[in-house]
Amino acid sequence: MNSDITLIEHEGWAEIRITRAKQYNALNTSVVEELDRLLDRVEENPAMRALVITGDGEKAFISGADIGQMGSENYTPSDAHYLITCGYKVFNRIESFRLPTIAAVNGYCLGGGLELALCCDIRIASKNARFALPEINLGIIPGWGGTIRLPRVIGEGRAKHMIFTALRIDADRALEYGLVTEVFESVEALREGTTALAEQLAGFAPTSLQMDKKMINRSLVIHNDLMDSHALAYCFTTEDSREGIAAFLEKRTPSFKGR
Ligand code: CO8
Repeated sequence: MNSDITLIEHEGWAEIRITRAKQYNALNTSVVEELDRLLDRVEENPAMRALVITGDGEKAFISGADIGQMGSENYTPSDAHYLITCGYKVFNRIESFRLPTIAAVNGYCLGGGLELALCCDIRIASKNARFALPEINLGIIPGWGGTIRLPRVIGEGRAKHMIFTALRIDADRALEYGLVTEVFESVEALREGTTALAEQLAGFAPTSLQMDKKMINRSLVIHNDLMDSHALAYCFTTEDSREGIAAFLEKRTPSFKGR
């Protein structure tokens, strides 16, 4: 148990919330380790169909790696190496997580916080959200995948500008860049919008969503091949595809069972 990070299980979807509001939800080693364990719990629960990651309070989603920990007197390069590797594994795991993932960005989304959000499938934000990779100010780099994932999402020029200069952008600019896909007027509105989106995702056929995600993630690293055709053919072996098609023809709402 770690009180700095919490798993909330809603009907059909899970929410992982960083609960270090006083430290603007900065990620230290034990939070990253616990995040990995909570992902196990979500994965082991077959009732879960979507995952939300968010921060507690109204100020920050995640303000990055814990600079207090990094700057403490007895913090060694090998401690840093451990945290870098641990974060690398957990972030990759989120990127390829079986369920669709939503980053609900409720304030500052900086450094490792933005790098984590970039691993989620969908990013939505409240108006007060602010985004930056300010590692250059600390004499380090966004080594939790930021140099790779940010240019993929917003393009090379914008990513270099942000990373080279620690440029901080607001929620409207993030929307314009495609870094988020929806902006809500307040954190409260974001919470409601997140619930609606998670419930919507939880209602779809899980196999379709998993295949969509696999194929889109693959598209970022490979050229088109026949893999998406095979994945589509596989969908036709599921009961859910028969249900979805039948429901359309019968003009009713489908009831997907995950089979
Ligand atoms: N780590 C630890 N504590 C933090 C962090 C952080 N990243 N961000 C904020 N806090 C704490 C502050 O120390 C402060 O604590 P206290 O009240 O005890 O002094 C509290 O949160 C509130 O912060 P401020 O008083 O500064 O509040 P402001 O509203 O003035 O500013 C900001 C908020 C803009 C978020 C500001 O605090 C800030 O710039 N924070 C640092 C952001 C940053 O540089 N993040 C990147 C960190 S590096 C990183 O993420 C690298 C990832 C690669 C992995 C490395 C592994 C080893």
